[in-house]
Amino acid sequence: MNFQPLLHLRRHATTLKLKPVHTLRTLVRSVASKPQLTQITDNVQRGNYSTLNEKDVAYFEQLLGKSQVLTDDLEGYNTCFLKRIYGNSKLVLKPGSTAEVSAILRHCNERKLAVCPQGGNTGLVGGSVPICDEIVLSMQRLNKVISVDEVTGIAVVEAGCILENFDQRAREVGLTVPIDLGAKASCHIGGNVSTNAGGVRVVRYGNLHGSVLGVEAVLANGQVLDLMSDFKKDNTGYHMKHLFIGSEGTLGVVTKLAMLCPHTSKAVNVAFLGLNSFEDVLKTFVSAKRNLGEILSSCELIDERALNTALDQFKFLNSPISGYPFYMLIETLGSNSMHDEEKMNEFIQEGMSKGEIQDGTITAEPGKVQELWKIREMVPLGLIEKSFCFKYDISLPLRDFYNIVNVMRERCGPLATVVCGYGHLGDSNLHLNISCEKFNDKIYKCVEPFVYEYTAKLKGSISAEHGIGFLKKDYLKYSKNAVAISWMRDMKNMFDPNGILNPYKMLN
Ligand code: FAD
Ligand code: 2HG
Ligand code: ZN
Repeated sequence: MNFQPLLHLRRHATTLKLKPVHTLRTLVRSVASKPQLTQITDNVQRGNYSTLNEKDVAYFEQLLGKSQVLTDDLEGYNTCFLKRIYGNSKLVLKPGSTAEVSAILRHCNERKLAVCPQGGNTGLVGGSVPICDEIVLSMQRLNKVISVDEVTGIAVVEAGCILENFDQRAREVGLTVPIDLGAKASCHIGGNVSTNAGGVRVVRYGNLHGSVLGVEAVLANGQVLDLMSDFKKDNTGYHMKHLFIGSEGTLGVVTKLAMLCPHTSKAVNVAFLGLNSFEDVLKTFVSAKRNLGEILSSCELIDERALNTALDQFKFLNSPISGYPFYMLIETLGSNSMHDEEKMNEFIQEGMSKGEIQDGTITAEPGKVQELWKIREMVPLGLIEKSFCFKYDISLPLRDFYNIVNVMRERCGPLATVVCGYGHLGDSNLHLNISCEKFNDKIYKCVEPFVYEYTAKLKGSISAEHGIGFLKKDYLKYSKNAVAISWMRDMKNMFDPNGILNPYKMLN
């Protein structure tokens, strides 16, 4: 055992340049060959929608101005982040206000034109791209932070604001946005709400159903549903805002929201630990909860293959330790650095003396904290940098959390190049990633529906955070029974009787 504190990291550290996700996407995309449309490869029957005509385009041009109505170079809007779904939209609309979103949807509903709402297009389940020729409703221009109140901690923001920009604005008055994820440089807060995104701090702040105080959404018929609230407590009638948190653009288009933002923590500590077994991981998690208590803010797991793939692909990353089957990234956020460091040291010393933690690094230096987080953030990108990757975001009981990775390694054998597991251990949320050179039917049939059946047998969830989108719509039944799905369908029909909002997604 040779646990080395701060200095250890300092010796290995280099300055990292933070690359926004889209830079990396462009890199990957440039090596890909011309894809086939998903409507054809997946044999999707086009819904009974009208076809866009010149009069529609003229209407939108008059409404938004010509520059906000795109008909050329739509490849980026038609291609999902994983380059697995390729749509055939002929029109992208970029409204700049709620009133414009309302007018667009009213027209589309009257004409029966299908629409795909799109935020930062970082979604991992094919929900944000058209499947056939749906009109893409890009939220990019609705990007203002309207207000941030230091006293109440409430921020009001337009849906198309990029998460990182929103967080920067909140930090100017000493607040922070309670959600953080690797795609923060590209994803929109409205996309986060629409997917009920999780990220790395759910352990501390809970999910968005708690932090989002109010929502403004435009319904399929153009009606503006104002569910904005400036209070944490509001028990007046049905809590309808929750319908728009996680409904993936199928019930309405989120245009604005109010978010409860915690005050920025004065003390941040991050530990990056090496462990010998998954049993030790679980013991360390229990110990973190017991010893770090109220300051624990994140508890992430990375297995050796996931880490090594990221290190191989991105030479600018430096891992402070190597050679362990498991790594944990544990963060504390608090208000007293001495107190927090003491707690962190005690927690690590206890783990080391029991032989549960083998090695590691802790740091409170902001630059080093960011470097350690960067390693975690690059893991999902390492797996798609030069490969195709099947990505799963499942909830599993903690005792069974990692078994599926071993099961899949065995099952896939040489069909897969990497089978690995990482993710939000603190929330029982595993990211099982299976990569191979190219998508092929043999490995696809080997992993699906097996992964979902396995998850359902353990009473887990087939989507802990990414949602259902297009890729998982056939598997919803593994996590929702027939009665629940039938009520979901009824709700969809009530909100969107013509089915114009994000068709081919979530519900079949
Ligand atoms: P998009 O991808 O554009 O859209 C996602 C869905 O929401 C689509 O169905 C779309 O139609 C709908 N939508 C978007 N905006 C609106 C709106 N205003 N109104 C109505 N519907 C809308 N996810 C996690 O949960 N946790 C993570 O830790 C995480 N890490 C990631 C790391 C990387 C590197 C990447 C690439 C993705 C990650 N994701 C993660 C997935 C993704 O970033 C999230 O799902 C994110 O919330 C999507 O936001 P977006 O703005 O890109 O939405
Ligand atoms: C993460 O936690 C994301 O990094 C992405 O949810 C997971 O790509 C994945 O499988
Ligand atoms: Zn995740």
